[in-house]
Amino acid sequence: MGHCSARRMALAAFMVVCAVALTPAVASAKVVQYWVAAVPRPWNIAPNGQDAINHTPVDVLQANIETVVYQRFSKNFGHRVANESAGLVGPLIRAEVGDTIKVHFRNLDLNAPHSMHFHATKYAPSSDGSYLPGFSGRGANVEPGESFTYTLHAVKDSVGVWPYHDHSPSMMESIAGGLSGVMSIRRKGERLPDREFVVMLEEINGFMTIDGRAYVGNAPTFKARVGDRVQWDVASLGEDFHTFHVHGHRWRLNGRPLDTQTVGPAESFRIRWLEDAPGTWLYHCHVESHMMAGMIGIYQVAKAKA
Ligand SMILES: [Cu+2]
Repeated sequence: MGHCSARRMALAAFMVVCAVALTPAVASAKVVQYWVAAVPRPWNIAPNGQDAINHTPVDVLQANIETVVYQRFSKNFGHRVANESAGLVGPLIRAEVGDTIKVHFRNLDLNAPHSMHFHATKYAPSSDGSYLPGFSGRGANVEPGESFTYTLHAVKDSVGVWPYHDHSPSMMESIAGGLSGVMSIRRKGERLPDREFVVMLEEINGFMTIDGRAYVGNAPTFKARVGDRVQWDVASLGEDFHTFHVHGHRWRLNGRPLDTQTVGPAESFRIRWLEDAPGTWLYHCHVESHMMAGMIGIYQVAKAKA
């Protein structure tokens, strides 16, 4: 072996050591990116036209609104990608502790400024997205056609489920029209659930909605199978407190079993269980007047595969 090739091999070995030593730092600095636009669209809160509890028709004029949604896009706003929920709720933003989250936002609503404001993550004031005259930056007031990138860090106490929403000058009407979504942050290395259901509870145009839909048959029908690790991402925006309830199931909060849990404006939680109860179940807000105004849906659990 010549002098040069021995030196080359030593250099190669040194670089392997460097690469190994660098690996954990690189892994913990993962960047997850999302492209999201505010897009105007018509929305039908009760497409089947039925109040399934009272067996009465729904007011069609009241149920059909013009609103603005957070729509997921492919990389660099290439094309529209379906949001995880078919309802009126923005893309599910997922990350784990240690990740940097970059949300590239574009306002495609020609009628109003919009923004994105994220709960529970760590970020510089420039990524806060909340409008305050004389103080806030460009990200709090993204004008029609403009774009802004929010940089967020998932830290240890970001674990859980959190809302995000418009906090621009048009915040009140935008949130009332469903311009919001959910972030789901896992512990470092924590496994993804088999099913993750986003439940955004909010009054929209006089209806009590789940993901922008009211009444059984319109509100999402969530589906799982016995043996699935199921996660519910429950959040609320607006003026009301809700009591989220799932039939035939229990979960734990600080060691205490629950089957109903309260969620107020901008509050949120995740519920997890290993599914063991086949059948067709109801889930709903247990504030009776809210349930009667539409805040109720179906949860279908299939039997385990033979
Ligand atoms: Cu309620």
